[in-house]
Amino acid sequence: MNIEKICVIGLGYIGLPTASLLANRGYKVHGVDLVQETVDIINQGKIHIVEPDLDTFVQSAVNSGNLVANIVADEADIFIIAVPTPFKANHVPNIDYIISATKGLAPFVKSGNIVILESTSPVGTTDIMEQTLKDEGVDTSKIYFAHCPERVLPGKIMHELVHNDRIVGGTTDEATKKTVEFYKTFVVGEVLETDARTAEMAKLTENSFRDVNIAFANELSMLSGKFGIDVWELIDLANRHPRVNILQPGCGVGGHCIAVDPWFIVDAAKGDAKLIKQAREVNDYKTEWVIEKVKNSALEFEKKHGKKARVACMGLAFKPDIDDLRESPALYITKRLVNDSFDVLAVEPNIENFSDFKISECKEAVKIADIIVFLVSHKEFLDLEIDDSKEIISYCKLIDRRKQKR
Ligand code: SAJ
Repeated sequence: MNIEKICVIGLGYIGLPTASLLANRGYKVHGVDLVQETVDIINQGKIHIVEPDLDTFVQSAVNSGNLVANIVADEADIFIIAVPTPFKANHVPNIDYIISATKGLAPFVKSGNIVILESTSPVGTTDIMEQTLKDEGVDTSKIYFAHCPERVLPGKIMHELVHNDRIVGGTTDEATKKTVEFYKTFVVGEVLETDARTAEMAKLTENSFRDVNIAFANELSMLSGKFGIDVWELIDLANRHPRVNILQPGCGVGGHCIAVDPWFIVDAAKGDAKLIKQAREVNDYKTEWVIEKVKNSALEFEKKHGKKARVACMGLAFKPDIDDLRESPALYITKRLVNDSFDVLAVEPNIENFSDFKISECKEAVKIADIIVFLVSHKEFLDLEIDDSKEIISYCKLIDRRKQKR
């Protein structure tokens, strides 16, 4: 198959890196995004999200003339859909963006084209995409549909797009083969073949696996608190067993993937995904548990010293060394403390300004705070000098644990 032009729909955390990578590999790429401002920024060779090396890729893609962004799709040989799949109330998956992106292809898609879904999706979504085009009056008999889930880690996207193994599942064997052929032109990792439903479930399984394992670590941390045990020491020791590898507890699970995708399985399983559901609940509960602990410490301080405690919340992002606040438990904890009138210093070295409250400078905050709560293990926190008089609580693996309250 001769592939010249690719249309990428959705120019966010997955679509833009993919579009710019393909354009740098010599493909003509037509990128599509609903937001005119995003389109304008990209057409200037600039980026609207933070991701290492992405700026260089986008700049050279646009300068070469191979990447052009627009708010509407265009004819192409391959269409890649990379739009968000959030959930509605009650954790029911919302595939509206996929449906409307697919409808937007109807005037352009033709016989011989490949339509690829990269968005993380409930099982059966690739079939729904084909049906959507049929309903729009498109003859889909010679159009190839496949799911190739994105699996890249924010912060390492440009590397992982090329080096990770990919899973490709077509709605027919021919669709799988043609799509695999395409990914092999730019992926160094292995490109693995399956069917569309298995590919959809594989992606959900990967993130659920991680969620369940983090829930185990979070449960251990809450039990350790109860038993007067240092959870970090406990996990270090248990992990010395050759077949044990416990993940790290934190203040909850954030981001737009691991805290979301397991619900797609739970929703479809109708009561049969008990462990996956329980893990989600444990991880969400961990955040509430942290809020209670911090509040209790602040109230104890107030009782003892007759004045309100100043609480420094160290880190707002959903994981270390990034600026991404989406579904961040650290941000949620900080907001709850602020809303409940605690005296909070919010520290986030990766962000300069935030609409809801002032961002305090790291060293200054630990100097003036009474209680220092580490929520995210940003590198800036590792060597902080902290006065012995301060109360330190850490919900991430970070600092001199001898100082910590258990
Ligand atoms: N976390 C812990 N303890 C750990 C590891 C992570 O509490 O031991 C927390 C983090 O602090 C964070 C959350 O989990 O709040 C998720 O972080 P992450 O780094 O594990 O994953 P994401 O959400 O950035 O990216 C995941 C990746 N999936 C897997 O590792 C299975 C990535 O490969 C996917 O492409 C991405 O989801 C996605 O887009 O689905």
